[in-house]
Amino acid sequence: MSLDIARIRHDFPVLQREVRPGVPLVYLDSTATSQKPLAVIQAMDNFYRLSNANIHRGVHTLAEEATALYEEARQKVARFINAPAARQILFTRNTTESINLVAYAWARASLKSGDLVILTEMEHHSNLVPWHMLAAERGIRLEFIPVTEEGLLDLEVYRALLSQDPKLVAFTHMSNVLGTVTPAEEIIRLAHEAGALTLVDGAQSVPHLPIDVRALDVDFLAFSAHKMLGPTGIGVLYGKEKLLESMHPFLGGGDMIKEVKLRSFRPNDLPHKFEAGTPAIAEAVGLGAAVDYLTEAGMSAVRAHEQEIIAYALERLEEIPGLHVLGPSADKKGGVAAFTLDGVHPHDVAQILDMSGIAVRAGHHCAQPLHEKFGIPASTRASFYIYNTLEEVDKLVNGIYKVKEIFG
Ligand code: C6P
Repeated sequence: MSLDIARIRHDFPVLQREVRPGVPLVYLDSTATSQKPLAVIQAMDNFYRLSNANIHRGVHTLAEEATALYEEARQKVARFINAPAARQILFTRNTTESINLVAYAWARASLKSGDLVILTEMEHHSNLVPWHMLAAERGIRLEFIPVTEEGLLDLEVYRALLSQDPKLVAFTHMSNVLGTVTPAEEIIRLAHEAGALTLVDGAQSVPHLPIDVRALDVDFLAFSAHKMLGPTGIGVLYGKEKLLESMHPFLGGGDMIKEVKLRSFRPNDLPHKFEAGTPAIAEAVGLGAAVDYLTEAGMSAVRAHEQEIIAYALERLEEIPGLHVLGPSADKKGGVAAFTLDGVHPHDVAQILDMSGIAVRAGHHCAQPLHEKFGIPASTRASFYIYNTLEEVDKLVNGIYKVKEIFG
């Protein structure tokens, strides 16, 4: 079933706006954050209009409604990624916090000096810095699966690293720069054979690919609502139940306890053990609505649409003289086209495109080591989602020709 893009675009109020009079928005920055459909905006609006209350605390009607809506969102997320149980879905602030939760609550208790954590060269800073911090604090060892010229992971080197008794393999499922979809199932299977746990950074994969945590057999999966049509301020950590049960809490405070004495406490059951303080309640409701929206569209159809767009985008971009796209061919990636243009700084490209209403991102996209690997300080990145069209790719290409004209 293919997507009805005209109908989908109609659902996103921001896509109806003009950036300047007569200049419609061409939003090609969904890898940074996606736009939100009316269904998400209205679900949050309704929550604040009708059901706003704190959760898990009151017995009054609004508190019960708010709690039910919050927990229903958890159920929806669990179904979306085929988690065995909703209590394995922990609400955090974002992918970054989810990864830090693993670094603090699991790794600090489980890893000692000299223990090996395997990462990759294509990681976002969110899946590098928490491990740098642990390396400095605990003396854990970090090794990296190299990225090939083509923008793929070098699995030969990975296999060799696995002989060094790693404790954790933490890697992105889709690069936010190269767009590369990594062979997560194989990486996880090999890690498990070597006795290591796995953490998948799903910030870019969960919004764009069908995800089944049971098929992947992943131990931890981190992702953010704001990249999958939901609001900012809420993210998810999925974990295997035994692991989550065995871990100490991350943050201490209200809601994450069963009982508190002056000098001690007993932690709450899952998932509340990891949700200290008043959570992002309206945001959870918004995430639930986003999951409904994506489920209705069908994640296979979302993936197919993006494959069509990226194949066309690469074909058109690669015909521009002096333009170099980073990463592999369309069949090996998601809807991300980061590129450099000879003689023009990526920020200038982005700024001139903005004059035509085209929103792209320029910089290192929080993946500095990856850019260093390719010998460039920065790139311009166009990224695509459920609401983008082939005509928008044409507008991007025309915009880049305009950039070339200006820079001679
Ligand atoms: N990448 C981008 O423009 P947060 O900020 O916690 O929601 O997500 C962090 C993150 C982690 N991993 C990957 C692969 C990501 O792409 C991101 C966010 C955005 O590429 C913002 S830097």
